[in-house]
Amino acid sequence: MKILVTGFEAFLENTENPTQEIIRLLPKSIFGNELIKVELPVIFDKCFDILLPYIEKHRPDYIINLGLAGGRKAISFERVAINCNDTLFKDNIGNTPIDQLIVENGETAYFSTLPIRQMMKDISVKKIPVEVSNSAGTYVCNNLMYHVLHYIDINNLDIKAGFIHIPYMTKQITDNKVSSLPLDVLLEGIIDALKTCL
Ligand code: PCA
Repeated sequence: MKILVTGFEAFLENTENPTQEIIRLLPKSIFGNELIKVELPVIFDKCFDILLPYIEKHRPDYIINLGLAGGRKAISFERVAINCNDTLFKDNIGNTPIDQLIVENGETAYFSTLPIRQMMKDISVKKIPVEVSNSAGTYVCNNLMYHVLHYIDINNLDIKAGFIHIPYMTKQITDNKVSSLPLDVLLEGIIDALKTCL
């Protein structure tokens, strides 16, 4: 079994991205199953262009994309990606697409094909907060999730994929009214979610 896991670089006012740290801290394998780890830029479409050669080279069984959703209280399992780019916030090269389709004539939306309920069940045994999220937004994370699921669909591939949003890690916030979880807890949660796939 091979799992491809991605994280994002820092963006906007976030000088760190917990998903980049998680990617660096994850082991190279879990119970003998290979993890392929890729860090991606926060740039519409380019994030997928960079990921694609890794998918083609490694032919993973699962693709799990991680991103920061500052302000969330729990590790959030995204249910759906929609065919829409729409943001007032710049990506890391200044793009601010409004009301744009991600893929011209593409499906309106794709559901995650990860076993999200089982992943949540497995993580919450340790009392780590988890939730299903019904919107991955319309910024770069949704863009990546949509591209991955669309690519799998049009190429009829036997790959399960989806997106997990991560709250702030405690060390990156200064205002303790803002929700966060310690990095080691986030890492443990993600490792447990990966184990669910094995
Ligand atoms: N979070 C952003 C993009 C990169 C990241 O980590 C998002 O939720 O779209």
